Order: sequence, then C-alpha cells, then structure tokens
Amino acid sequence: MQAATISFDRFNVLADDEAQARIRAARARLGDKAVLLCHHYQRADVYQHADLTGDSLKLARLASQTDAQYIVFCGVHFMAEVADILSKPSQIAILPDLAAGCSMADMASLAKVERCWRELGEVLGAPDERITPVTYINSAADLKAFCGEHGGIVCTSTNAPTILDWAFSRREKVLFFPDQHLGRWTGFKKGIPLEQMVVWDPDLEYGGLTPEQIHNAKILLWKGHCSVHQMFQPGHIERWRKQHPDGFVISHPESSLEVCRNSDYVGSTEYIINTISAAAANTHWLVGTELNLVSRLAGEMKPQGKTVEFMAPTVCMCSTMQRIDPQHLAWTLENLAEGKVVNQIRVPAHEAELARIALDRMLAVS
Ligand code: CIZ
Ligand code: SF4
Repeated sequence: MQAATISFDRFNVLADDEAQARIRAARARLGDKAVLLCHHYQRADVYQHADLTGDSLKLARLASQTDAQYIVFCGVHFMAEVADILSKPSQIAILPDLAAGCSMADMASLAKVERCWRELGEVLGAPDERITPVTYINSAADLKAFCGEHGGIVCTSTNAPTILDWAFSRREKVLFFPDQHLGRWTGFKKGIPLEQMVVWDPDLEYGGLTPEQIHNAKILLWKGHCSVHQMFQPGHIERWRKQHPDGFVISHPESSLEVCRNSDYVGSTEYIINTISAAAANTHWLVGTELNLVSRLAGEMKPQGKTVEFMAPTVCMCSTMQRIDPQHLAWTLENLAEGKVVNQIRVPAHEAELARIALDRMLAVS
C-alpha cells in the first residue's frame, strides 16, 4: 500500500506564483517519469507547462508512444479515460481535478442509451442489424464500450464524415450521441435531408418520436450539446461580417447548424489552428470555439498581422476544464514526485476492452 497522499488543503490556499514555482520544482524532480498533456482549451497558466498539446485523441496517442510512467492529462475526464484505454498497461493516467468533467459527455448515460436501444428495437426490430451506434469521443468510457459491443464506433470532430460513411456502409441508420450538432452538421454535409435527422430526447418515451419518424430517420440525434459552443449565434457572424467584409469565419462543428452554415470553414480544434496558422498575413478571422484557444491563437498570429476574434460577446470558456488550475497541478505533481499516485483514472478492464474495440475501429478507418 502506498503512504498517505499529501492533502490538497495546503495547496488550495497557494498564491498563483507560488503554485507555479512548485509545479516547476516537482517537474524537475519527476524528470521524464511524467508527461504533461494539455488540451487546446486549457487555461494559459497551466498550458505553459505542457510537454504535448493537441486535441483529445492526438494527446492520448502521443502519450501512449512515450515511456512516461505518469500521463498527467490537463483536460477533462473522458480524455483521461481515452488515455488510460490507449496507453500501455504500465502507464498511469491522471486527471489533476476529478471534478473536471465535460457537460456534453454527461448528457448521455449508459442507462439512457440502453433504454433508447431497447425502444428503437421495439419499433424497428433487431437494432443490432439496423442501426450503427456512433459515439463522439466526448463521452464516458461505458458508452464507447456500448458501441464496441453493438458493432458501433467512436468518432472525433475531425473524422466524423469518414466514420458516418463507415456506419452507413454497414447498417441503414445511425444513432449518434451525445452531440446533436456534430451529428447534424456531418449528416447535412453528406446531403441527408434535415427531416431524416430527428432528435432523440432521452427524457421522453421513444425519444418523443412517432414510429413513423423513427422509421423514416437516417440519423437519430441524441439531444445533447456543448454549453460553450451553443453560445454562438448567426447574428454574431452577421454583425462581424459588416465590419470585416473581407474576413473569414471559422467554427467548430459543436456549434449550431445555423452558425456552421454561415461560416466559411468548419472543423475541429486542430483544423481551426492549422487553417488560421496557414492563412495569408494580415487576414481577419472570427472564431467559434472555446475562448482559451482563441485568445492563445490571437496572440500567436499577431506578429503576422492576422487578427483573431472570439465569436460571442460574452466570456465563455470550458468552465469544467478550467478547474485544472495551477494549484491542482502542483498538488498532483508533488504527490507523484513523492511516489504517491493521486486521481488515477482507471477504466474497468472489461469496459476498456470493449471501448478499445470501438476506438480501434475508428483508428483503422480514419
Ligand atoms: O476531441 C477534442 O479534443 C475536442 C473536445 C474537440 C476538438 O475538436 O478537438
Ligand atoms: Fe465538453 Fe464543451 Fe468543454 Fe468541449 S468545450 S470539453 S464539449 S464542455
């Protein structure tokens, strides 16, 4: 048994600069035993310590290619789960604050998805022959396991179009969860009529749909969304375009269909960063994704004369990821430097095995 861990109480009260100094000291003690991953949405005072940065999948893959014993994931819970599933058995995935969840991922639970599957079966018969379950990577490991078990697959905002093709090549319908917006935008780009993409409300019997709607549907979209990306409105784009008629608008597909349709480019965090980085000097950009990413990009693009603005007038960050602050990071790293593992994210073996099937299917086709 490991010795008692150092309590967080003493870290909670640390001033920011003290926390920063202790992060640096603990990292020096740990050397390459720990790799520190930061998602694009991570706050600047934590992001500055990253060994690796990227989207959730890229980070999990890169971490598994290192020999680091500890994978310290500065992101949200589902990301650390993916890191645990894809990493070597000897590696330990850690989330510095266990309260850093994803509100979108929380909108779908295994119990509700199982009920949905049962009800779809009552209407359609044999759901495992007629519907491919597709889960966005922003979901709990047990939902990825559900997809692994039922011939389904995981997708990211980068590979969603390829994954939908894979899903439809196997079965006639798709159940897409938990983000209705990514599902709708991806289906829309494939030319699927909007009336054949119906919203499944998990709090209503049969999703609130008639048997006819279920029979006619190509994609059943789970009623889930991201609270950050739902803030963006077509009106924000319209106003900005008046001031910047030669500017470009780029949005994440977790934004509404109307926002995506009014954007010049739509894609994942990696896509947004790569597109703006590769753009001509002195161009103007309006960006519909999380604020920390947009602010960082604005600073990085300034020397090239590119302006990068945030789409919403209100401050909206990924408030759950924001919980990974310098105090939690210092606490985590000091414990690790003492050989004490805190906040390990461990997906149960059976669940991890099934989730891995759905992740491997995705990796094989994208
Ligand atoms: O998968 C990710 O990292 C997320 C949450 C978004 C994206 O587009 O990269
Ligand atoms: Fe989840 Fe939204 Fe945060 Fe992304 S920005 S991690 S979808 S809550």
